[in-house]
Amino acid sequence: MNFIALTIFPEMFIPFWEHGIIKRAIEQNKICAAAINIRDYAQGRHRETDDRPYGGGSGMVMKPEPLTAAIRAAAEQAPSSRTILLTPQGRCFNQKVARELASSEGLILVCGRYEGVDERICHEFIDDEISIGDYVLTGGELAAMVIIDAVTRMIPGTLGGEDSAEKDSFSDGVLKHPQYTRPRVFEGMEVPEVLLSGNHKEIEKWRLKTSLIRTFLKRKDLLKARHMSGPEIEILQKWCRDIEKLISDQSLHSSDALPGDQQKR
Ligand code: 9D3
Repeated sequence: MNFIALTIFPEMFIPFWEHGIIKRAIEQNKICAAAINIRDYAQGRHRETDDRPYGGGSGMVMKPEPLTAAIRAAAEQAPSSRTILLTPQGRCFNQKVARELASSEGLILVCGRYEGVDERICHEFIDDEISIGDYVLTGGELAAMVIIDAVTRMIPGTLGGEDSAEKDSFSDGVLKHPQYTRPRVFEGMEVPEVLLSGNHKEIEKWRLKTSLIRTFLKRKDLLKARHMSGPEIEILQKWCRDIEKLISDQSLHSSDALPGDQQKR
């Protein structure tokens, strides 16, 4: 996979290439990564990459000529790449979009700055427009790194160990179960007994249960969008019955139960 970021701040990418899984993926030739300075393709003594907007208004707009020259140079370096403009107006990035992008041979990521890019580059030179979420950044560089990061870890062999992108939260549509490591008691808080039991079947059951409950509590939207299996539905139903039991046991003891509350069992 080939990533080329087009930016007026290529230095922002240096520490990103040099750490962790991205660094290892580059060393293992799983990915090729570069940041090209758009300014290198700008004309004139001052090599301006931005200019005032036609029609007036505050802020600057990225000039089309340096951008198209940089895109052409990148496309020559990495043919059959997909050219993506990072922009607040793009479709929202998520794991599904990451998977989709991971299937392309290369990505040319155009990082906007200022108030945006001249509209005329979109028609011919941009294949896709992506935003990473509904908040305002100062430019597309961090968005490009987010995309490179998420796409790289989907490439087989980049995660190392027994880790797999398939096992992730979101890939499966539920959040990950709680995790613990040593010490067994931390500030008075103990590790759940079942995890120390060595009973792998029980551990798997506990993990699935806590995954589902946690997803229900923190991200109902994920559960609604997901098809649940029979055993999964059973786990949530049992949890529901456990809560109902707890509540009815409580109201049995409580003296301030509302009139009409059932007081049986
Ligand atoms: C005044 C209108 N602004 C749009 C919300 C202008 C504007 C703000 C910020 C234009 C560009 C930017 C810089 N942001 C990006 O280039 C960007 C971005 C973002 O701000 N949020 C989420 N995803 C992305 S991808 C690129």
